[in-house]
Amino acid sequence: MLIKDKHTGFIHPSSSEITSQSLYLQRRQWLRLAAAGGVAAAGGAVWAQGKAVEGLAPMASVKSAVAGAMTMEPLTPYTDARSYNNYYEFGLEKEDPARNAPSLKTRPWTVKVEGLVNKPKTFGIEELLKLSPMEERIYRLRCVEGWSMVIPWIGYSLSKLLAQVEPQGSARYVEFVTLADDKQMPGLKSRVLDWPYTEGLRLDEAMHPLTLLAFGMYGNELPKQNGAPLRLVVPWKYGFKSAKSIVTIRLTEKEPGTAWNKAARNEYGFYSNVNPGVPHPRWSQETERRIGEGGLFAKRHKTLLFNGYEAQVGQLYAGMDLKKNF
Ligand SMILES: Nc1nc2c(c(=O)[nH]1)N[C@H]1C(S)=C(S)[C@@H](COP(=O)(O)O)O[C@H]1N2
Ligand SMILES: [Mo]
Repeated sequence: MLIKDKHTGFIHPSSSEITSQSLYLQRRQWLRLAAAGGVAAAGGAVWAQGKAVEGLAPMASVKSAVAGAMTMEPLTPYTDARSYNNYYEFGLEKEDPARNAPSLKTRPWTVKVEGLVNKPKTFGIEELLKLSPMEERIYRLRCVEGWSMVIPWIGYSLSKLLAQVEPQGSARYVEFVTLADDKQMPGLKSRVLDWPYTEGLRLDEAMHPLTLLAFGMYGNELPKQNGAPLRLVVPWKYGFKSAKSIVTIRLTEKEPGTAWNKAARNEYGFYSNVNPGVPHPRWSQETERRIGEGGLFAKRHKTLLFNGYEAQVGQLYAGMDLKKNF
């Protein structure tokens, strides 16, 4: 089966549709436990197993109390979430990142937070891991290509980190710069994007409690192909806003450029809020394929405005023309 990569127009074979129901069953078990009050007894930890998977260390977390943070939909099987990826630094095909990213060096790792802040600082990854209690959040992630997943992430609100550096009154945007190392990343040879991959948010979007700085998923630290050692997850925006393997966070007065906007200005706007009413110039955004649900023959899901997070984030865009600001 050949599938056209919608971001780039490249043709490539589909990834295998191998699915594992074990994590889905774990989740159902957790829901039963929760109903019986057993989760509270276990200290609120969602993943009690604490088992390393594929050499990835277990990561303790508590169930998030942030409104809207726990989608009650079946989880995407872990085997799909770790093997069907977009991480163009490691190749354009969905299975390339799982094959090429595991050699990425994630220690030592630092994140420089700079720009319009009172206390600019370079944080080591160990410090970031301890900055705030780790929460588990179950988010839908909708790719602009028309597929989606439901993933149990581990991390904390980006606002906790931004508070440490004290944004100045003139700061209006936040730019995210990710690693670009041609010695480690074979995908940089491709000119499809202007490396490094960068993304941006308005400051109020970055400060929203749902905007997650993620360090883990499915109870363990992040697989490299999913953005280790830390990435953003902005659940109401198309997946490409959720930058992987971040090295710099910069607060600015002007709207920063973004990698996808530079590559195709009319296709990938700065806001990129999930909006079924605004088609991509080359395809509709009204429905989505949920990865892990029986491949191409499964019934497609209706895409929801703001990916289903309208109650939480809709007011950020009051009075804005979301067709113009796509
Ligand atoms: N640095 C970097 N971050 C990235 C990308 C990328 O190519 N490079 N791809 C984006 C896209 S298009 C999507 S859909 C998500 C995919 O995240 P996942 O592979 O964990 O599902 O990562 C986003 N973050
Ligand atoms: Mo995407």
